[in-house]
Amino acid sequence: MNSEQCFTGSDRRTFLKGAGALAASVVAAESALAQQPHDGQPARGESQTTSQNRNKITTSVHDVTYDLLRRQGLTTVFGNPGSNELPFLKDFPSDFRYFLALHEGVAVGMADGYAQATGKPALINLHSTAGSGNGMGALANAWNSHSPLIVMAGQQTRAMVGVEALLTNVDSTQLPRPLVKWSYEPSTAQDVTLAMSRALHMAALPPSGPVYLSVPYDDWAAEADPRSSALLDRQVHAVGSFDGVSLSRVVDRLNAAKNPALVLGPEVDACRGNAHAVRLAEKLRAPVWVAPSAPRCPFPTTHPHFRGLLPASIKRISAALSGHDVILVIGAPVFRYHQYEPGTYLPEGAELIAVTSDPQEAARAPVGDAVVGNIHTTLQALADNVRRSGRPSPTTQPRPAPAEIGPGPLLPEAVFDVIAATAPSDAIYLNESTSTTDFLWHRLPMQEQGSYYFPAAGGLGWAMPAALGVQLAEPSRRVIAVIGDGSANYSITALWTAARYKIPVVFLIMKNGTYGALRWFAQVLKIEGVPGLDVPGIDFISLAKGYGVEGVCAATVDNLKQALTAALGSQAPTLIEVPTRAEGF
Ligand code: TZD
Ligand code: CA
Repeated sequence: MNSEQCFTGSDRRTFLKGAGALAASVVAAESALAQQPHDGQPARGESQTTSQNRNKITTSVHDVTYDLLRRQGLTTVFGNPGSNELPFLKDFPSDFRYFLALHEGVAVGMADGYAQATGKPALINLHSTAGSGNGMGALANAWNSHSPLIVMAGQQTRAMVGVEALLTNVDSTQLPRPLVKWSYEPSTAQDVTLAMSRALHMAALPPSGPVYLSVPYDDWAAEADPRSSALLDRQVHAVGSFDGVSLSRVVDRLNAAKNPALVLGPEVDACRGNAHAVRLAEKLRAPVWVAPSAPRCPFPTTHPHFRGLLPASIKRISAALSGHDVILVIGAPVFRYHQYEPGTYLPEGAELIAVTSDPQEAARAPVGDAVVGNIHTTLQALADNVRRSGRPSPTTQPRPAPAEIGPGPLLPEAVFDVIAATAPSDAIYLNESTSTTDFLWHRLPMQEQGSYYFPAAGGLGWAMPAALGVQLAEPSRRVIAVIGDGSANYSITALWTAARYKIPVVFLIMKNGTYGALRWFAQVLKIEGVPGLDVPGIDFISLAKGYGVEGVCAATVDNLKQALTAALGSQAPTLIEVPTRAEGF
C-alpha cells in the first residue's frame, strides 16, 4: 500500500507538502482561508500584483483576464481541471484561491453556495464538454435560484477544433442551454477579455443567473488587445424601482385591502430585503407565507406573523390563502408548483400582485398583475409607503409540540428539535432531506438573512457542495447541511473538498434507508410496484473516513446532542449519521 492509498488525517499535511506545485498553491489557499477575508476581495493583502505593474507585464490575454477578475473582486475559483484548462491556470496568482472539487457538480454547487451567500458572482473552471455536462445538474439549480455564476470551460486549441480532436467542445455555446442567460465562445483570442468582462456583468445584472464561456486554450498565451485595460474598472449597475404611478397603484390596493396576505420568495433574502419585509408585514398586519418550494428563507420563522411554507399544489395554495382579498407575492414566481392537484389558482374573491426582478416570472404567471423591478428598492418603497393598518395583528401560530421519542430510530421531527435546541441562533441550514422539509420549516428557528438554502430546481447533489461555498462566504456562522441518505450520494466527494480545505460544515445525514419523497409521491399518484426506491446498506461513517472527514453515528437524542455539540465546537468538518424512521411511506 503506498502513502496515497493509506494516509490518516495527521499525516495528510506532510503528504501535501511533499506533492509539489499543486500542493503549494493549495497550502496557499488554505492559509488564505485561515485568514478568512471571504468578502470577494483578494484573499491576501499583498499587492505585488500584475495590476500594479500592468504596463510592464500585463500583455497576455491570461494576465489581463486575471487583472480584470482581480479588479472585479473575483479572486476565488472553483473547478476541476483538464488539459484544456491548464493554460488558464498557469502561474496561478498568489492572491487568488483555487478550490478543487473532484466532480464538476461539486464545483458548481460550491460556487453557487458561495455566490448566493456573498451576493456576488462566482467563477467556475470546468473541463470542456464532459466537465460541463457533469456540472449541469447543479446548473439547473443555479438557473432557478438566479445565482450569478460564470462557468468557464476550456476548449481545444483553435487549430484542432475543426477536426474535432479529443476534448473538443462541439457546439460549445449550445451545450449549457437553456440553463444559462448567455453563452459564448470568443471568435478571436483578443475577444477573450471583453467576453469575460461581459460574462461577469451579465451574470450579475438582474435577473442574475449563470453564464457560460468557452475559451480555446491557446488564447491565454496570445497578446491581449491593448484597449482591454478599459474593461478593468467598469462598473455596470441596473437601477429599477417604482415610478410614482406604479407605486401608488400597488400601495392603494394594499391600503384598501381588508385582509391582505404576503407571500415572500427567495429574492427577498437574496437582496437582503428581509427587514423591509418584516416592516411591510407589520404595517399591513398581514400574515406571511413563504413561497412554495422556496430555496431561501425570506422572513424570520420565529416572527408572530410567520405562517410557514406554502404547499406546492394549485389546490392547496388556494386553500391556504382562502379568506384573503389581496395577495402580494414578492421575489418569487407565481408559483413554483410541484405535485399536480388542480383547482382555482386563487381563493374566491382574491386578487394577486407579484413583484419580481425576472420578466420571465412576471410574464408566465397564470393569474394576477406583476411588477418587474429591483426587489430591495421596491420592497423598501412599499414598506415606507403603505399605511399602518388598524387591524389586529394575525394570531401567533403555536409552535409544534416536541416530537415523541419512542423506541427504535428517531423521528425526523425529533432530529430537528435537537438541532433547534443545540445550534447557535444564527446557524445556516442547507436542506436536501426531501421528505422532511415541512418539519424543518416548522421546527428550526431561522431569523437572520441567509439562514436557509435548498436546491432551487430540486436537483439533488447540490446541498453538500453548496454548504461548503456558504461556509466559505460566512466564516463566522456555523453551517449545518441536513442531507437525506439518498441525496448524499450524488455529490459525496464534497466531503473530500471539505477535508482538504478544512471547511467546518456539519453534514447531518438522515438515514431512513429509502427515497422517502418518492415513496410519498408514489402515494400521491397512487402508483404501486415501483422498483429502486430503497437505499439500504450505505455506511456514511466509512465514506466520511475515506474522504478524510470525521464521521459519527448518533442514534439517540442524547448521542445526537453530544455529537452536534462536538461538531459545532470543531474547526473541521464532521458527518453525523442519524438513523431515522421512515414513517408513513
Ligand atoms: N436525481 C436528481 C439529480 N434529482 C432528483 N430530484 C431526483 C433524482 C429524484 N428524487 C427526488 O426528487 S427526491 C428523491 C429522489 C431520488 C429521494 C431523495 O431521498 P433522500 O431523502 O434519502 O435524500 P428522503 O427524505 O428519504 O426523501
Ligand atoms: Ca432517505
